[in-house]
Amino acid sequence: MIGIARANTNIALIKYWGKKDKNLFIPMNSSLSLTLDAFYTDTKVTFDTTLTKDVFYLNGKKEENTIKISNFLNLFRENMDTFYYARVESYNFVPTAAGLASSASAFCALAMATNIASGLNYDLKTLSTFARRGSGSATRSIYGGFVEWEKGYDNQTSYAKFIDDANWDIGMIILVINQNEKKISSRVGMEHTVTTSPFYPQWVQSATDDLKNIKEAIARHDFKTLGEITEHNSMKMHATTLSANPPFTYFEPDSLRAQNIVRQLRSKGYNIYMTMDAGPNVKILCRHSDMQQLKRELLQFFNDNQIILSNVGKGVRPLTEETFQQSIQNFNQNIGE
Ligand code: FM0
Repeated sequence: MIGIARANTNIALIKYWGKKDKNLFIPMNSSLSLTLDAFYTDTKVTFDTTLTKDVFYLNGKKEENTIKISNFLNLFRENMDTFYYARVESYNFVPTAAGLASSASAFCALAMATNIASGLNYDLKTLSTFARRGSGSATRSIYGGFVEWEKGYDNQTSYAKFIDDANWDIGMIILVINQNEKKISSRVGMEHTVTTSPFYPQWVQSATDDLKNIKEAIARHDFKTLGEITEHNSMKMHATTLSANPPFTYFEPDSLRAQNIVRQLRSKGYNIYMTMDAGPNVKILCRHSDMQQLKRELLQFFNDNQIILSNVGKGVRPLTEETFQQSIQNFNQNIGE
């Protein structure tokens, strides 16, 4: 009746951008991501016969609104013999200053913790279809390294596939541009784009080609092609927002400044490529062995707390009660936030 799990976040190199089915979270195109070890969520789920409703504690604080969590738990409860309410305790180890979305690690950790607590014991592939229904990007946090989310066409066929452990000198640097709340969430932004951008059908075609090519680049450990496709794919996604009606963008003046700095460093000889999501921050795909030197270069333009280095992360995994308690202690000593 108790399950505890840790899931890392992931950054898409080929973006998920657009839903075919909003209720089931079936995407318009398949995507591919890199799991990061720097950010994760720890979640404990306890099914408890004494509860009269679901309760949710986020970072130690009780949340009044549990609708999203309850709906998500229902996906598992539909398959259980008896209905139990649950206590959900989650800690997000995503520095608030990073302004990064935590829905990928959050729903993936919740999926595994609920899977254990319910005794349903689904395999990872099936579990990814559950994570998907909390947030699309959560599908991919099931595995570490490079992960594909195969778009599929219904609940069972839209799932995560492990591609490669990314254990060939890969790293990522997150440049924190600002920590403003997203003005337009990815959910709203992608829907608006699908329905109004005349370029949207081109995006789907182009992302499909990019996915095929990036998988070939990964298979031959071709970092340059991996990076070039990553950067081009991200720019194409952002081009769909500029062509939506009314148009919008996630780029802020400081994002453009950061992009120029990346280009400058590249012209100095660094093998680096950038990608952006539904917010102003810029993520740099780089060689792991270059990260420290890159940090020194970036410190000429950014503050220390704006530069977060990340290694490749692992897939979702169970945690012991002891590790969970240690983790809460770390959190309370302000390592978490
Ligand atoms: O991660 O509506 O998963 O592939 O980050 O919850 O399914 O938050 F901004 C680009 C992620 C979108 C690309 O969307 O949406 C990617 C994005 P939900 P998500």
